[in-house]
Amino acid sequence: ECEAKLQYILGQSTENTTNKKSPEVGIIMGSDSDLPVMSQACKILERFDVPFEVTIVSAHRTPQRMFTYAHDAHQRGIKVIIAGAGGAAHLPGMVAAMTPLPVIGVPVKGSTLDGVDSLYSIVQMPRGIPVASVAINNSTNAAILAVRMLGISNPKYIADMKSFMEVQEEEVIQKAAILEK
Ligand code: RP5
Repeated sequence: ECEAKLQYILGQSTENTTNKKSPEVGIIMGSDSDLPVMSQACKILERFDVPFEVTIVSAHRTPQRMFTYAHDAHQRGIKVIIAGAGGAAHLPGMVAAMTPLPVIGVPVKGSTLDGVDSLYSIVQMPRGIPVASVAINNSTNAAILAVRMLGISNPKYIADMKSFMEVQEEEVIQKAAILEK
């Protein structure tokens, strides 16, 4: 569904599959080439039934669009921003500089430097402007963290997160039991 949304945004589809509810999470990425990584975050938010929006915002190619997005996001009801970028990954930090919302950065692995360049670009923020970073390419964790943040004011997300963790735990225990046989 994430890809369908992007197809719509990019004008390659006429079917608007964008969430009807007001989005609570904004997923942005520097390029459509980040989509295979960032679509994992979409899947998690869909699983938890969190309304979200997804789009492309490039710090370098569309600086004005980045400014508008970051500046307006909280006024539109967004509560958490997940920003994925690779290489000189300035998007999460620049967005954090222009929004009071929590920003979770996803370092996207490019074709060189194994994503360490993206990771360093995202985590080395100056004092006063924090960006939370997950592991390289781990947009799954970015979305899980976003759900936990939203859970502070929504007991449903807390309950669903507890169930999610219990399922994970049970899966590991079952695999261990098979190995131990
Ligand atoms: C970054 O540059 C994007 O986030 C992407 O990870 C990287 C490469 O972008 P493309 O050249 O593939 O569009 O801004």
